[in-house]
This record gives sequence, C-alpha cells and structure tokens, in this order.
Amino acid sequence: MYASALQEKIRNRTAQVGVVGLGYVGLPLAVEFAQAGFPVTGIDVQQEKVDRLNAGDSYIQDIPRAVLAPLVASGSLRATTDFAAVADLDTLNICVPTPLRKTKDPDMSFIVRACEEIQKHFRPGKLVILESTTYPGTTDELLLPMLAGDNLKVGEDFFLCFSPERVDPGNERYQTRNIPKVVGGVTPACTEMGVLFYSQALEKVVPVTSTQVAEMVKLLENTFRMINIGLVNELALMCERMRINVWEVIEAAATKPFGFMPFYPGPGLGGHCIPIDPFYLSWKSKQAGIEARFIELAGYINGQMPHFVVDKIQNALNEHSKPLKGSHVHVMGVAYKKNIDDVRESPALDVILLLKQRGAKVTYSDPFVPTLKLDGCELHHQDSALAAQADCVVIVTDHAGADYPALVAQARLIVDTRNALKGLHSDKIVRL
Ligand code: SAJ
Repeated sequence: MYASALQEKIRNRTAQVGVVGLGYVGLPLAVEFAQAGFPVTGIDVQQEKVDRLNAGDSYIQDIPRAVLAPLVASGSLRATTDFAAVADLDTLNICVPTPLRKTKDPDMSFIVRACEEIQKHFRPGKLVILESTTYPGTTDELLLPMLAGDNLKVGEDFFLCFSPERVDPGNERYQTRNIPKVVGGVTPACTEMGVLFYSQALEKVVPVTSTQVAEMVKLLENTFRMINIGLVNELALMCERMRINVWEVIEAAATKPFGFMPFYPGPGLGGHCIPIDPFYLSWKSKQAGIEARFIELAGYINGQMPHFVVDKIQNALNEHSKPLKGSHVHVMGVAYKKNIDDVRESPALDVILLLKQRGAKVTYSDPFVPTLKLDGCELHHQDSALAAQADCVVIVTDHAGADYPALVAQARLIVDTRNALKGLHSDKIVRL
C-alpha cells in the first residue's frame, strides 16, 4: 500500500524530499533534487546555515549563489532547524558527520541525534537513506530498530537504505549529479525504492544487495586511498635513505598503462574522509575478531610524515648553520589538499605545532585560509612575499595559484613536500 503511493510521488516528483545535514554532501544533494523539480526541505541544527540557505547565500564552494538563489526564490528549496518538518516529508537523506573520537572510535552521536529527532515525527510511507560514512551494520543495527519501533515493518510500511556519499569537494569534473550512486536497502523493496528515488535526479545508480555491502563499498574506496598513500610515504622514507628521487620513480611507474595507479608522498594525511573512514572499518573488523593491520600500519606511517617533514626542515637549516630554534619558518599552504579551503585534519596543523614546539617562529601564506586557529593561538594568512624574510620556506600544500618560480628566486631555503617545484632547479630546494 505505502510502496505504490510513494513510488507514484517519486515518479511524478511531488514527493516532499528532505535532507538532514546541509554540509558539503547534503547541500549539493538538496540542490540536485530541487533542480529535478522536487520540493526540497533541508534540515540542519545550525541556525546560521539555515538562515544563509534561506537567503540564497551559499556557504559551499561547489554550489554557487547563482544556482542556489533561484531555487530558494522559487520555493523549490527551503531550510529549517525544526525536525517537525519530517512529518510531511516523504523521503529523508541523512548526511550528518561521522567523525572519530580521540580514541579513534566511531563517533555516532550525530547519526543518533538525527535519528532521535526523526523518530519523534516519523510516520509510515517514508523512504530513509543514510549517506554518512559509517561501519558496516550501522543502518540495520542502529537505524532500523529506531525507525521501525514496535509496529512498522521495513520494506512495507517504510523503506530504509544506505548510500555512500562520494562528494569530492572542489572537483570540477565529478559532481553529485554525475558520480555513480551506490545504494543498498534493508530489503529488496527498499533497494528498489532507493534506486527509483536517485534515478530521478542522478545520472547513474548502482544497486547492491544489502546496506552492509553499500556501507563497505565506501570504506573500501577510502581505505584503498589511505593504504596506498601510506605505501608511497614509506617509499619516500626509503628513497631518502637510498638517495633516490621518489617523484621521478612514481612519475616513471605511472607510465605503466595498466595495473598501476599513482599516489604521491606528502606531509601527512588530511581531510575529513581519508584519515577517518578506515578507522570505522578497523573498529568494526576488530569486533568481528579480525585485526585490520594494513589500516593500523598505514595510519602509523601517514601519522609520522609531519615529524619527517619537520626533521627535514631542521636538517636543511642545520646545513646552513642555523638552529631550528629561533629560526623563522614560513609555511606555504595550510589546507588539507590543493585548491580548497578546508583545514580539517590538515598535516599543516601538525607541522606548525611541531615547529613551534621546537622553538621556530612560524608564519603562513594560504589565500584560501585567512585565519588558522590551533593549540589556543591564532595565525593569519600573510602575503607570500614574507617568504623572502624567512630562514626556511616549507611548501605543505601546493595550491595552483602560487608563483613558485618567484618563490624560488626570493627564498633563502625551501623544503618542498609536494613536488610543487618540479622542473625548477636550485641548491636551495630540498625535496621530500
Ligand atoms: N594525499 C597524499 N597523496 C596522494 C593523495 C592524497 O598525500 O596521492 C593526501 C592529500 O594531500 C590529503 C589526503 O591525502 O591530505 C586526502 O586526500 P584525497 O585526495 O583523498 O582527498 P579527500 O580527502 O578530499 O578525499 C575525497 C574522497 N571523496 C570521498 O570520500 C567522497 C576520496 O574518496 C576521493 O577519491 C578524493 O576526494 C579524490 O579523489 O579527490
């Protein structure tokens, strides 16, 4: 009974679409469904986000105001902090954060809080899809009992799926609409409903047979990256000892047209996905009685890279008879990867803290990051011309807009952790 009514509303795009969590995943998803003609309600606990969205003012780099404002003006998209809106919604995508606790255990509090609020206003006939990256089993073990309560039957009275978010912030080529969307339901009827839903707004939908498969797909994707980054970071440590240019090795290996995918060493592993997601997998696999040794080892190696970089700076200064203590080190780029403004888990934070702990005077340039708060102090973006006054410059994030030839000309000493100075030669350049 509920299935056919919901299918009809999804097909004729009158289904009231709800997105819980309006961050870098939720807002683009809400926009896609509003652009597909659905009435969309975004729900977020942050009043500031809700107010900005309702003013057509985008706070997400990938969603320009020119896209958002007309959708808000036409009434296709609105936001609220009030979960009572759930009662009138037909579909609900949950896109809330899943960080790690300090103990590297999953922090499920955002998902639990969202579900508790949804539960208060939940009625039969809805489709709920969890998109937050999480350990296999979350949807069936945590969400299902909360939503089913004592009397609702999943797959008949309501529909429940998991679909991993694959948003890559700043990626011009792949955006929410054209990234294949994996979806797995608690029952086949749930999967079918999830496929029908996403097919209305996204180009390619990939059904899988369970929520656990869908949850594991995402963890494989990102653990794959973390492990391979750890591998090349370890290779960089080996190459330094053997005096081999690791960048040249990787570039030449990348000419292999099959069976190889280049990853690059760097100052560490940043972002809100790659350093975090694999520990959701290792946590769950430990419960299943299997040690995720690759993940633990890669986590250790990646975690050592900031120390390796600071040692490199210290040794480079030493070659110029300058102690690190009291030297001025200028950091170029503090975002966790190039051409974005996000500093979450950025290795630059570790590098700066280590430099300060060893007595260096630290400044930074990053046009994407005006202010940096860390360890109780606040640093501000300085013009890159300051590099000329520093005893050592360290390139931590290789933003495309920096004038690297000018930097080489004006700096006294440069430690390059990203091969940003590829093709530039000078005895003042020290490469990872
Ligand atoms: N990094 C390296 N060497 C590499 C690649 C990355 O040191 O070869 C570092 C980056 O500098 C960064 C961290 O690892 O600090 C993570 O980089 P990332 O390229 O994986 O970027 P993220 O964290 O934005 O990852 C996202 C992920 N997208 C989703 O989770 C939906 C990831 O799955 C994407 O593959 C990745 O973007 C991407 O390809 O850009």
